[in-house]
Amino acid sequence: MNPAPLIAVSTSVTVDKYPERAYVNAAYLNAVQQAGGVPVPLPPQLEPAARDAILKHVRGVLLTGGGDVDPSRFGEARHPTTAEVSGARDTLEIDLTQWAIARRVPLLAVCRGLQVLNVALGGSLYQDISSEPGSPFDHSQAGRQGKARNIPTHPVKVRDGSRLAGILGALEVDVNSFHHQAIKRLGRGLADVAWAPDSIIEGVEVSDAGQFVVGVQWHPEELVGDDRAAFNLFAALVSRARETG
Ligand SMILES: [Mn+2]
Repeated sequence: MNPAPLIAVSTSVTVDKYPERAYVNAAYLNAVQQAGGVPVPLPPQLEPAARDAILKHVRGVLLTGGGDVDPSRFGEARHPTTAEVSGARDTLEIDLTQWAIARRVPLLAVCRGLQVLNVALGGSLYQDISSEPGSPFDHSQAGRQGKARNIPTHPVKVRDGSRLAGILGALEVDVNSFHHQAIKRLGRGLADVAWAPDSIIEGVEVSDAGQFVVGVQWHPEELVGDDRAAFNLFAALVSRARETG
C-alpha cells in the first residue's frame, strides 16, 4: 500500500492587517489526518520555486473556505458586501486548481473552494445571495447559531448517480452553512449535483468520470466527528490521492 499521501491545503491570508499572516482552520488539518492523509498548508506567500518543491510531493489538493474571490476574475464590479479579497490567494488557488486538473490530481473544494473552482473554470458567482431578488434563504448561520460551526441548518439534495452521491452515501444530507456567495454561471466541464431548498448550488463535480474534482458549499471539515457523509468526503480524497501516489 502506498504511504500516507501529502494533501496540499490552501490557506487564508490576512487582508490589510498588520502583521501579515497565513492561517488555516485546524478543522481542515484534523479532517485530512483523520482520513489518513498528511496535510501540507500551502500559503500564497510562497515563492514559485518553494511552491513547486512542495507540489512535487503532493498527491491531493484541498481548497479551503475564506474570503471572497475578486469579482474582476469573472468580469463583474465589486458588490458592497464583497469582502476579504486577496488577489494573491485567488492567484494561488486558481493556479492550484488548474495544476490539479491538468495532472489529474484529486481535488476537494470546500465553500470558497467551490467558488474558486467554478471561477477557475470560467464560471461566475452571486456576490451576495441575500441581495438577489426573491432569495428567502439565509445561508449564513453565524448570526443564528453563534459559534456552533458543527450544527447543520439546512438540507441538501444530491443527484442520484453523481460521484458526490456515491462518496456521501446519501441523496439528502443536513449541512452547516457559512456563505453569502454562491455559484451563478457554472464553469466549463462542471456539473451541479447538489442543491439547497432554494436551488442554490451546494455541490459540483467535474463531469469527466476519470477525474476526481468535487466541490461542496458547506463545511464538512466541521462535521467529521459525528457525520459519516462528511467524513467520507475526506476519506475519498485521501484514498484517491493514495492510488495516484
Ligand atoms: Mn448553504
